[in-house]
Amino acid sequence: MDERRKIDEKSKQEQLDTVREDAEREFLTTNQGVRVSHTDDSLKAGERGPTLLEDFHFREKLTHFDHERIPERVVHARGSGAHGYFQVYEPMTEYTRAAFLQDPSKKTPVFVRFSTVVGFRGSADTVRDVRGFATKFYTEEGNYDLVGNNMPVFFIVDAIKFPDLVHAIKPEQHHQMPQASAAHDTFWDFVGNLPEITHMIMWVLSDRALPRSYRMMDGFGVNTFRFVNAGGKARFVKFHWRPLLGVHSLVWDETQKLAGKDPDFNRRDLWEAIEMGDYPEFEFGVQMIEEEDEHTFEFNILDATKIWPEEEVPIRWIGKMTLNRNPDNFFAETEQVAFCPANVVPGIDLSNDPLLQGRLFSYLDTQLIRLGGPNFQEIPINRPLAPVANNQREGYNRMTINSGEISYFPNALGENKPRPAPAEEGGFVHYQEKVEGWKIRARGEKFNDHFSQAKLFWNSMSDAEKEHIVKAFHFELGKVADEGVRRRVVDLINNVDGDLAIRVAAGIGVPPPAEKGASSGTKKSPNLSQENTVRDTVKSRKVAILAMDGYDHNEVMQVKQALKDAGAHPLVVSQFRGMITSADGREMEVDKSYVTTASIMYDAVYIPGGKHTDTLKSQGYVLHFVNEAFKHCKPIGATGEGIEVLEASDIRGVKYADAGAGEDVVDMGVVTCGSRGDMHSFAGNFKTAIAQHRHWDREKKEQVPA
Ligand code: HDE
Repeated sequence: MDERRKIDEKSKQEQLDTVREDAEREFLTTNQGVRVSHTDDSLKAGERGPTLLEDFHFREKLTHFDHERIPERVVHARGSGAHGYFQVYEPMTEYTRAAFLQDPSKKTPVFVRFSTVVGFRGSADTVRDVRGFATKFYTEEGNYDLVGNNMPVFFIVDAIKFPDLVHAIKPEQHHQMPQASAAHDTFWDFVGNLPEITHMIMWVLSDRALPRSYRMMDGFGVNTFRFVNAGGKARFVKFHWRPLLGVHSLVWDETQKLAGKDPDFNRRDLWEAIEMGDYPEFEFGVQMIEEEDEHTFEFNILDATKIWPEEEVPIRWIGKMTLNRNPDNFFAETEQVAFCPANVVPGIDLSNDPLLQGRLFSYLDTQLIRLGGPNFQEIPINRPLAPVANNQREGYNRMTINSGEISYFPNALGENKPRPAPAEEGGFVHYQEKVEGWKIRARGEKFNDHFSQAKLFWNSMSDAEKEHIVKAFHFELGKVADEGVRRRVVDLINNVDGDLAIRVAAGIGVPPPAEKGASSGTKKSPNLSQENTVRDTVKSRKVAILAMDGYDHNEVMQVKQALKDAGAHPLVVSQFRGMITSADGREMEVDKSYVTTASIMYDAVYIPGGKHTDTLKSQGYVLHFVNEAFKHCKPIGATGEGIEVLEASDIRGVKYADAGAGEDVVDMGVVTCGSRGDMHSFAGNFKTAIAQHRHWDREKKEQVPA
């Protein structure tokens, strides 16, 4: 008899329901369930006397509090989680026997945790960093964890260097600075001495490290895995996630300001999107290489510092994940969830990728201390939906009450149960691979090609993206005190592209390389550039409407409606909360007051016409809002007298994409409509500008302050 139950979208929630606690209980109790009659004063010997040891309620409350913290993750300490489900598009039977990849009608529950890597648990979300993208699939064959990042490569090829990497990038040993940043001497010292890191450095200094939203970034399994079908045939695979909203980033200046004004920016975005029904969706993709083709590529396919370029190994999009529920309790779920790349199910297997091999050990090891012993799989968020039966017993916080006297195998007293399952009955059989060799500390020759793919990446960037990378080098290395460290990094990237090295050197106070390196060549992989991502939707984008008393109600309503119809979220920003009154006496509620918000929290800004423009023009806050949105290359819309506010700001002189006069367009991202213009086409143009995300040409207009 198969003891496994059928799993659907709700199965994990039903399991969690059994431990969810009703928030609306009437009476306060101790942990023993005894009702408490008074919780404001401790039990004392007289009004002015000392507290008594017998006050069990006081002692219990304080003791629990004293033990509320657990160690944070050594990396990826700061994260945000969400529940959802996964569905495959078509049976993948030919490639894998994994049950959750067979039936398109099956919805497998998932829990995802997005994270930053370097910062402590309370650090800001918008720092320059890699983002973690870890997914736990609760499949009927057991938990499958895909523990990925939002960049497809990694810093090092062998796990043995991981402690060095993390020590170099985390705050420095002596003074514990800087927080959540690679911009310091020890990290760049490490970089300058480790050529294999070059490709990853290009990614980390690109816009990929500044995601606009966890809902707008890619995910990659990074390491090489295997698909194995029921016949035992295996193929090498790499896994991908791509967001349906496209891959979009913030700009550097904005990220730094956000780190102060809203350090929870990405966490809040994910939470609010799910609460509002803007469920994040990611397609699941797989690249496959036949076992016999392992050695036919220029790169070693087990090298995690290399991608498999899509041009050589196409991605097949095989399913979709939807995140549709926020956790009920951050600690219980997001903090206690434990992922591990070794959690695989039949049909998905491992490879000899030396980075992966080390990871297989490290995650369980770190979780033993972080979650206090070997029973953390019993924590509700970690519990599989597949039944667990083995002879493991005891340890801290054992929850399961295993009945009977047997805890060993083989046994006759218990009829040899639980017994190992052969492959036909769902047993995991490791893929049989012939391995032989000398016991040596070494790596294959192709691992030593450190620059070809760094060149490919650089060369695939648009001009704006290249400029962002150069500026990122200026910031990161600009913060490095030691000149030798700065020089070594310039020498390193001279191997990627001579011009890149010269541009970087010019900003960090070191001479250009003695001999200019070769150009990165002409080879491109277009999908590496975010220029080629989805740009046809305004779904879930936030638009600030700047308005005061005297605004034009009709204009606001038309634009608001058009944005809402397209799935965007218009929000009214004014000097104070409460209601404002339009020129014709109608009222509108203000969503955010000036002191609580800023342009950096929106994707676009709209200034309607009306008598309020005289006030808006006189408000420094408003002019700064417009300047800053412009500086960050965001779409700006203005109608009627609202255009006067643009004229009053520092963007005056820019020609706008006016709904009436299509000819004179200079900046497609600034869209206007004069008082006799067509509001309908304005709304359309404005939406198109928002869907573009950013208008990078503007970066050339250096003189706009903000
Ligand atoms: Fe991790 N990594 N990692 N990592 N990693 C951890 O495990 C490690 C690597 C990734 O939201 C730790 O439970 C080693 C690559 C994510 O809970 C730890 C190496 C990729 C998360 C660990 C790597 C990742 C972690 C810390 C080099 C992308 C957060 C806490 C061989 C494919 C998961 C924990 C979550 C967390 C070790 C490299 C992704 C210490 C040794 C490559 C998303 O075990």
